[in-house]
Amino acid sequence: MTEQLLRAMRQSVIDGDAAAATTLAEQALAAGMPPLEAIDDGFVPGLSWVGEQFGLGELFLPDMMLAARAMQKGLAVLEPEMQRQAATRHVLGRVVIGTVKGDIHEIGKNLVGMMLATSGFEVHDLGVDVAPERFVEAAQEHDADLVGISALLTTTMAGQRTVVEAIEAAGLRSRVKVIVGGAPASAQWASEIGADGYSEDAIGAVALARQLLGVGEVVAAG
Ligand code: B1M
Repeated sequence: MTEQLLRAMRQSVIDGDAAAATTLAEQALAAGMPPLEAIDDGFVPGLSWVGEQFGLGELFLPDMMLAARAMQKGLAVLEPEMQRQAATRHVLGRVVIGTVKGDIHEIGKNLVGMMLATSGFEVHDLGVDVAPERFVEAAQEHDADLVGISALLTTTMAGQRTVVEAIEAAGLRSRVKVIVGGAPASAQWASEIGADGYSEDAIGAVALARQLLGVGEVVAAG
């Protein structure tokens, strides 16, 4: 049953079928499937497959757009349940997160933001195509402890370095930790640009944020 549901979720993204993705996400919750399992083992493999086929020239931009839209519809159903499960007692730290300028990929960044929020962090999501100065302004405005910078393109990843430089230039670097992520990033890249860390996925990003800010697990309230 679970396998069948996960397969159907994967297929709904491949087909770019937003209505099916919505219904299947509802079914997954009704069946008691943890939202994260539905995302990681259902929707994400579908999107990864579409990305691979796009890379091979077998699928095209409209296919990738439809697949992303289907995934986002499914996520919209799962997100409130993730938040409900994570009602936390106190804030572990304030996070500003966004995707770099010139880059409009948001699904991974949204997942990272969602996981941080459900783990007890206060998250301010700046969206996509975010200018370095906007990261700085938001870090000041929200008195951020951590800035998270996402980039999905080899052509935009240099933007992560620009954000780190802007944070430094604004005199915030000593009190703000910086993490980077997204397919082209790596631990080596993070260290090269002077970020504090890199995570390859959303769960790892939460562990990294906890480690960098020196905060432990939060007890879920209900
Ligand atoms: Co684009 N795209 N895309 N795309 N797209 C990729 C990234 C690509 C690898 C596809 C391919 O060629 N195989 C390729 C990049 C190649 C490269 O640079 N080497 C690519 C390309 C080329 C492009 C365009 C240039 C295509 C074109 O126009 N010709 C264009 C660029 C637009 C732009 O940004 N300026 C483009 C456009 C798009 C869409 C708009 C159609 C759509 C995005 C829709 C949206 O986000 N609203 C899209 C999509 C969907 C993809 C793929 C298929 C999927 C990305 C995704 O959402 N993955 C992608 C191929 C792939 O990744 N397999 C591809 C699911 C998500 C859960 O994973 O984003 O990796 P991911 O996030 C993970 C981790 O990376 C990590 O945690 C997340 C959760 O586990 N992570 C972080 C991410 N951010 C983090 C931050 C952190 C920590 C961890 O700390 C702060």
